[in-house]
Amino acid sequence: MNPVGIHFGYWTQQWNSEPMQFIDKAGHSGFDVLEVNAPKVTRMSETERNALKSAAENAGLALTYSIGMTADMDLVSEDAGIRKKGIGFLQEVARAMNQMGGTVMAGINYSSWPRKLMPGEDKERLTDRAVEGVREAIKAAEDHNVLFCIEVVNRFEHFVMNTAAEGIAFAERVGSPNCKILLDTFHMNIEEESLRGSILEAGTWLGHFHIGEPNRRPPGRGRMPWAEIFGALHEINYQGAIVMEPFLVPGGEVGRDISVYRRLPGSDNLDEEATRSAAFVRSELSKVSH
Ligand SMILES: [Mn+2]
Repeated sequence: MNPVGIHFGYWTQQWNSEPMQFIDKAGHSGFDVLEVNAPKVTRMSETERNALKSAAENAGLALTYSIGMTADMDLVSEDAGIRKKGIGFLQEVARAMNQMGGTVMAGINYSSWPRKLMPGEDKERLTDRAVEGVREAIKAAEDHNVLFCIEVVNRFEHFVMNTAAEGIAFAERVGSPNCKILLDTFHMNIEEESLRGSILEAGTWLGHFHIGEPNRRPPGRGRMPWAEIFGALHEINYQGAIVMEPFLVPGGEVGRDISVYRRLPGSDNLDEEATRSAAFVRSELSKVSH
């Protein structure tokens, strides 16, 4: 069965929160994987990173690394200095991950997030810059055994890739064995003609997988067709992690960036909700993995 994980942002309102506090929560709620903030871990000292690594090992947790880049390091920027800063940052992330023994880098690692196409900007031209930037940044990922998983997100969060097909086309252009795509049911629900179809299309390009209900409640609390989704992952023999990204609490940077404007049901019992959802996901996975 695939390792089941949760994104740290479920338990906090600030992206920069100390990751150590989420180790116990994820472990006690029954997860195999905790997705942490890559920029935060990259800024930590070597001693702090070693402490986090030991704590995760003791809790039986693998770590995956989530990225949302800021506008001052946007790989699609017209400004070469900004692009260079982004490439340097992504290479630092790969080095920090290597020290942690981490392999999955996930998220918007090809531009800033969220990012609209502004008046006068051309999607093709900016996508070319993103490909060029990732080709450079991914060299460090290759050197440090890191899978550079580019996340396909919905139209309200980015314009470079909204569908699995666009993600694959981008990865093909990058042309590195370390470049994979990351699909997320929350985004797929908005953009894909077929959930099963897009997963089958992704096939061996799929390096990481995010799950959530259409309103970002934890899996099992909405109307996502889990049998179809997990069945398709089984069909392509996907062995990677399945990481949920629920967000129930408004406020702070996280509430702002995720657009959470009300307390969703379950927000008063976060640990209980996470525990229930981890068990739900495993139960659904067991139905397809016989
Ligand atoms: Mn996601």
